[in-house]
Amino acid sequence: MNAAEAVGRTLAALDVRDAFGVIGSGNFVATQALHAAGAAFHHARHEGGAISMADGYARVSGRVGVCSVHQGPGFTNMLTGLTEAAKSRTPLLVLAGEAPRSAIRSNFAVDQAALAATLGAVPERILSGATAAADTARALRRARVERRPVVLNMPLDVQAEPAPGGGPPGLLREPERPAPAPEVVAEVAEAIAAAKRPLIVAGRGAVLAGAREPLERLGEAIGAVLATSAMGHGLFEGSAWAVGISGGFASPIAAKLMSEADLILAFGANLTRWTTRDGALIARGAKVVQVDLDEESLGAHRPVHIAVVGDAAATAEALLATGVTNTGFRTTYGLERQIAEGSWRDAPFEDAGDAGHLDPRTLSIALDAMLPAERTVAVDSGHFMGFPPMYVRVPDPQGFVFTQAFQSIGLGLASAIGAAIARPDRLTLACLGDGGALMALGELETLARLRLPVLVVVYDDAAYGAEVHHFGPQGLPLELVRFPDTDFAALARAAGAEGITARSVEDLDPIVDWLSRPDGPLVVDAKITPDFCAEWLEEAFK
Ligand SMILES: Cc1ncc(C[n+]2csc(CCOP(=O)(O)OP(=O)(O)O)c2C)c(N)n1
Ligand SMILES: [Mg+2]
Repeated sequence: MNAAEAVGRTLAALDVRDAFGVIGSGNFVATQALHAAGAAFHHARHEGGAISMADGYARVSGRVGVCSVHQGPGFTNMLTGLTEAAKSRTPLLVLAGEAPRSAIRSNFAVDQAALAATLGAVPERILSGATAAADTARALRRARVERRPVVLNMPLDVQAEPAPGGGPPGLLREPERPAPAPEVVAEVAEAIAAAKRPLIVAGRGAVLAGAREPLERLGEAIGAVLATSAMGHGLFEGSAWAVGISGGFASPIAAKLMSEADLILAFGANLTRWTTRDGALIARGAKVVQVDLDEESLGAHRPVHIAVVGDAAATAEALLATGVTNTGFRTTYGLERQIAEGSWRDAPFEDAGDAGHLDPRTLSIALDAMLPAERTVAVDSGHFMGFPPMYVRVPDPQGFVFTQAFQSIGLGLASAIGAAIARPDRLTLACLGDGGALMALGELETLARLRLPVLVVVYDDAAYGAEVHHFGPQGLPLELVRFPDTDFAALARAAGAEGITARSVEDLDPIVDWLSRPDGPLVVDAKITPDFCAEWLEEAFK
């Protein structure tokens, strides 16, 4: 056995079941060994796709996503998706071929460790044949425990070194998550007792901590309204006191209650400008408590009055254990009903569609009504990206894949593919803009080749709508960001998928038939009106 084979075998022994990638000579042997030892390998068409597939897979499964790439250009092709994963703290392991360290004149030579580090990933390396298995186990462990992408560079000369056999290194064990300090808990309990209108905002940290149940109990005990950041979307799905997403995508009732709150309790949520509408949703004089595992996140985006280092679930439990209670928001007459009737889907609007175009809100509401409740919704970036989270329900946060940490367009399709592979029990909906879809077009072939039951909906305004709505109001010319019509249905058919074009709600009917036999992807080219601008975008660009 050589070191490359040891890498693959070690990962399989450590329970890696799926890997994504693009194969070249520099990662062939390690990837083949991983596959031969029992892991499925899903071949992408571009490393930028492969890394986002692994990212989507990790987000919905909670497992470490694995991505395998060739050295040099294979490595550099995936850097945007790697940065998204690093900023999102997705646990990922990248297996990367690497030119031998002595081959400084190799065409493939580039400082991969420095590139990984500068983008926020952790650089690791197989150091010798003798240590390859241990190096691999260490890299996987760091990805899981530190919740970061780790790049395991595999120099070609080291890959060829003989590696001793023997059993796999010991299995990984997750460390205990830290509980908050008792004196800080007491301080938060005091703030809760003094509050009149407490509101809980839960983010991705709360999702990862599995904090729904203790946070709901805490909300009940202290009379709090429950909201999430966009990254925590779906956490309180079905709860009577949940108002959905806070921030730009907030429904009118959610925005109203957040700006009336006199105590904001953020659990694993960063309170970014997006979550607070640039601070506008936090009332002057409101007290802000932020709970996070990561000291770096505390107070990073806005000042907070009490910063708590701790796990979201453990902190909620600790607060409950103090016995603090409050009636808070929950005795407000009629509020429960206002919340029940206050979702975006219930808010009336004037349909902006015409004979040739759908209103993106009408499209999203129709999709929500058609699809089974057990679904995964993956969303690319662009002007259209608010409509799915606002109008299409998800069963839980694992049902929502929102690759917005780097705000790159073009990651949505691949992250949907990874999510579909991780959760075959759920119908996957990929919501893309026409610009993002064209950026990732090669992966349409992957989607069709793998026969995945994914509904791809292109919110097609034949434009970079985000730029149109940003610069149009300033009176600037827009011909650079408008495009001729693209026939995505024909592109889908050419790639081996089914495709339809929709200009009205009736045109969506074939989706119902497809849902009864989803033996491969369906691409819906939804021609949406290019003129309607989402309120959140209007506000963000003011
Ligand atoms: C990789 C990358 N390139 C450029 C941008 C700038 N950008 C943000 S939104 C957008 C337009 C996206 O167009 P489309 O996918 O059609 O969505 P729409 O805005 O029209 O809804 C662009 C180019 C970006 N965010 N990421
Ligand atoms: Mg567009």
